[in-house]
Amino acid sequence: MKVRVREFKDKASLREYLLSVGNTPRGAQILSSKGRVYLFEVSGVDTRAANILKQDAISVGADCAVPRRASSFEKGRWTVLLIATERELAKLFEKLKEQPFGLKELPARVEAALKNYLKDSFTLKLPRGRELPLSKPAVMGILNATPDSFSDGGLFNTLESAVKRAEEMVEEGALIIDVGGESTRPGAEPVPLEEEVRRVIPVIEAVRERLGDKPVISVDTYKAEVARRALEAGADVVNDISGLQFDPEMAGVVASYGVPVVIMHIKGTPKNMQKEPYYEDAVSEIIDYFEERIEFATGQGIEREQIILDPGIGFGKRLIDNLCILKRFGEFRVFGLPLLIGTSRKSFIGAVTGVKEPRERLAGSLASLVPAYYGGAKIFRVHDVKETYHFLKVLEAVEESRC
Ligand code: 9MG
Repeated sequence: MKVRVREFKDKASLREYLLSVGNTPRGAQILSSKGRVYLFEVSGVDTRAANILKQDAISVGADCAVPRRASSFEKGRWTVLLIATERELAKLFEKLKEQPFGLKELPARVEAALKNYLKDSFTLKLPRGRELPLSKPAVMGILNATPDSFSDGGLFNTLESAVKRAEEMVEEGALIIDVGGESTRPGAEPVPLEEEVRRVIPVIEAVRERLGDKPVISVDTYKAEVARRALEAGADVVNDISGLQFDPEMAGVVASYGVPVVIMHIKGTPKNMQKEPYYEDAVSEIIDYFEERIEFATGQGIEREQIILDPGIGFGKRLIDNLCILKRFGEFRVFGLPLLIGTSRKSFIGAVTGVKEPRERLAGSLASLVPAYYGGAKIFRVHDVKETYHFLKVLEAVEESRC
């Protein structure tokens, strides 16, 4: 006998393998639902519910980590960790149907969380009946219409060179062009509305006129009036680094145009965000923020399926927070919404590598995308489009290879 460890990307690959080594279709179906263990953090669990859940979980072969104080019957609300395969969950749900203390509602919640977590393909609606498919990774190329851009140094601040760069980025593989007229780097001062309009609108009009409907154009702004004029000029998506917080009119504009919106997490404003940001647990705080922002957005008439989430690397985060966000990127999938990542040339890459010059941070920027890619990121906001496109192509080819 020989022993080795095998790995399977998902349930379907395991089922395929089981069939290929001679299991029956029914056997492969059952066994593949035992092949992957899921961990569900359940918070706000009553002491009695926590103890029943543990017992029921153990009885079906699963388990549940319950804090000592809860298993000693101290009254309270606790956070527990349910550990189960898909097959064990099915058996556990049958038992929970009969249980009190809020446990009846748990199966629906666990099922919804798992369904969202496993969702891997999205289609967003764009103006003029177009669509933005997000089953494969999409590159969002950065087009700075700012004279003081930290990476482009104002090289593309004339209309003609901006359009040329947009054209080049599309040829290099960008699906989305993100046009911004206000720097959001730490300490940056806000730009007056009319100045931002003056920078951004002619670029959007010219890119749309020259390149037609093909590129998806997003406007990087937190100002509702800039977004409105950009959408009139041909933009398709609003990229709001404030997650609809800074301008009370923004959600209404997005809702009335029915366009996709990027809700990014930020702590503070670009001016003050790097002044001693602190998190107990950045990932959990960002997840709570997304929950609140999604509720706000949908309450304002934005369709849930038109929301893209972005944890906002570098926006009010310490180095450790940025690294943890990347390491635990997959946790943001709990919403079942497409995820965007923007690490390109950012200062945390400089902090890790010692590379001071942002343009020299390509290798570090690409490396930072790996955990985000495997965590399910679908949109990659970058300066170096060609290199990122090729990089993602290789990751994609490996993922899709049938071994
Ligand atoms: C404008 N901008 C700068 N960095 C960004 C990031 O990481 N995400 C998004 N959505 N926008 C960004």
